Amino acid sequence: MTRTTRTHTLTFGRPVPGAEPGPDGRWRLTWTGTAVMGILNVTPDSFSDGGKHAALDAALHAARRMRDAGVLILDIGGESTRPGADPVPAHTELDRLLPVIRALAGEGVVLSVDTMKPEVAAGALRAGAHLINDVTGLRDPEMVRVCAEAGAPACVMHMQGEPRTMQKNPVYADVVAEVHGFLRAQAARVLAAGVPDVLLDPGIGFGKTLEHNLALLRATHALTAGLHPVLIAASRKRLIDYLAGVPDAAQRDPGSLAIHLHAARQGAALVRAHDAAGHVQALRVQAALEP
Ligand code: HH2
Repeated sequence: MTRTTRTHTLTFGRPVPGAEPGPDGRWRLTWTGTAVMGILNVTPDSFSDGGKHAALDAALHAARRMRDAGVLILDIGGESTRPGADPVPAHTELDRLLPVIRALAGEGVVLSVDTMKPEVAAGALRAGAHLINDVTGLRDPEMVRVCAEAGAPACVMHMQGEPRTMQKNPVYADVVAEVHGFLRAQAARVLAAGVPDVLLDPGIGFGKTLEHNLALLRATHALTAGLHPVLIAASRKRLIDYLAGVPDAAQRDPGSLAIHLHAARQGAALVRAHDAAGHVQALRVQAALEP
């Protein structure tokens, strides 16, 4: 079996669209090859799509289009994490997220919520979300407790620093060893505390220079050789501008796809994308071309 046709599993402590119940009382979502996590930012200020889905009907329309295109997971965000972003209070984030989650909860797609705040995660999971995507890598023990109690798996992402300052002067002795080491240690800690499963994400663009990002992307195979499914999320990020001269973030889908097809060949279980339909199409074609 090649890396692009490998089978991946994510375990949940409660029922989830598409997941099968197991004898241990848990539900397993299984897929083959690299699936797409579609991005739905319901924020006024996200770096490439801020304000586009702020109205509920626009958000639901975009979500349903991604679902129909074949994404496995929708990742809904109510706070921008772009470099320099100002934090928003939990109640503002919840006001943005909850109507979208409630409307989509019965619609047959797995819902991830992109949040750094345990109280937002708890409210989102109560409203029907299934998975928590925390760019701080569940460093807050309260976030671990919330996920464990709700039976929700989590995406553990690596970030050096915090969004407001992370791009100032990131320094590593060995970026691949440090990032992979952090992810493996966090995975063990979080699973031991009762979170049913984890996705691992090296956090492209989060406290990393272009060279750091490239080293991590080239080493994706080392992370996918481990026990946990890996998510790569480079969609429309600034490294594409550095590599190909595309200052307008909304024009970076071709570069995003190039990175994500590379990640798929290195065994990534998921790629997180704004152009979800384009990614589903390209990944299906790539998988068919594998010997
Ligand atoms: N990147 C962003 C947001 N969430 N989550 C994970 N797991 N990995 C990432 O690399 C990641 C993420 C930033 O992208 P986006 O959501 O498009 O923008 P913003 O944070 O400005 O809303």
